[in-house]
Amino acid sequence: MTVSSKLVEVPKSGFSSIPVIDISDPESKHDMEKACEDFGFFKVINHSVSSELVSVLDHEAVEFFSLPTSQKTQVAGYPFGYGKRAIGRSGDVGWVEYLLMNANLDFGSHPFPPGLLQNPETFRKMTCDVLEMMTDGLGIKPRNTHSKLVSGENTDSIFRLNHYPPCPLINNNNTNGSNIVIGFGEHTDPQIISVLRSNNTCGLQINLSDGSWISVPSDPSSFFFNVSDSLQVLTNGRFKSVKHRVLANSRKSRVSMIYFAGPSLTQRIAPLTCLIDNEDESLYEEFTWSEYKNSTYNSRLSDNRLQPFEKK
Ligand code: GA4
Repeated sequence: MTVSSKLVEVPKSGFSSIPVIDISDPESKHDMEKACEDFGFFKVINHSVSSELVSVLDHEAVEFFSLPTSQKTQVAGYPFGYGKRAIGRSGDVGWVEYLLMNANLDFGSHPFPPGLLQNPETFRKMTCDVLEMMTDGLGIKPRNTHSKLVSGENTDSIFRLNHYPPCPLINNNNTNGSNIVIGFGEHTDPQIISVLRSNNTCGLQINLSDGSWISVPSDPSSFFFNVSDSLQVLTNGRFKSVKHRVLANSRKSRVSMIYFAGPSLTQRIAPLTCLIDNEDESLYEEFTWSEYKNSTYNSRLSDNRLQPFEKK
């Protein structure tokens, strides 16, 4: 866990608020496409996930984290299982405890909370709807060019629950935004796209191209999407894999759930030929998801994981 005294920077230009996409309106595809280019991040409203389901998932997450540590550590393991403070295996730490699950296993036979894990389908469906709208916004045909990468049986998707307990190390008397405690350090997600839902506690921040950090106001009834590294490559850098982080809160618990939509291990990732005129314009060397995943899991959170795959 890092206690930093660095001031939270103020955006210099061009940012007014987090882009909001009404998924029930097909015309939102243009705003979605622009949000992916400008920020790699947007909020989705008017989705079809019921508030009942969301509150069941929420309740199960809270119940799980309320269990005694001895019970939670019974499902500890890497990469899947319970973890506290340590993130990944390269020395990163944060003010967080979490549960990481493979979203494609048969969870009936796993010691994880039942409802959460029998529901990756809901997240998969919403992710595919969003990716199809995005592909349409890019003018690419067929519409399932991106969604087919994350919709099959063998895709490598992850479901994550994070709990950021209130942090007593934060000095409440300090009103100028310095003295922050990192809940989850800055990073980009390696997969194709990620979907996040949190309770009503803020903490998530995204990094803009001018280097400033923007706090994302919490909205428990919406889902937040972020472009991840593999989608940046597929779009030859047109869409930005957004750097993000979570700050701990001095008084309130933050609970979030995230679905990381990944392709199958053998999927080749390279800029789509319809987005480049010739091979020379490709910014990245081709890789398979399995190659990228292996190099990712040996890296530090804040590393630029795409750099080794950039064309010289
Ligand atoms: C970031 C996105 C997902 O949370 C995750 C993370 C994974 C982990 O927590 O084990 C990683 C991180 C994430 C990227 C770099 C490596 C691996 C921690 C870390 C230091 C589950 C994922 O797929 O990559």
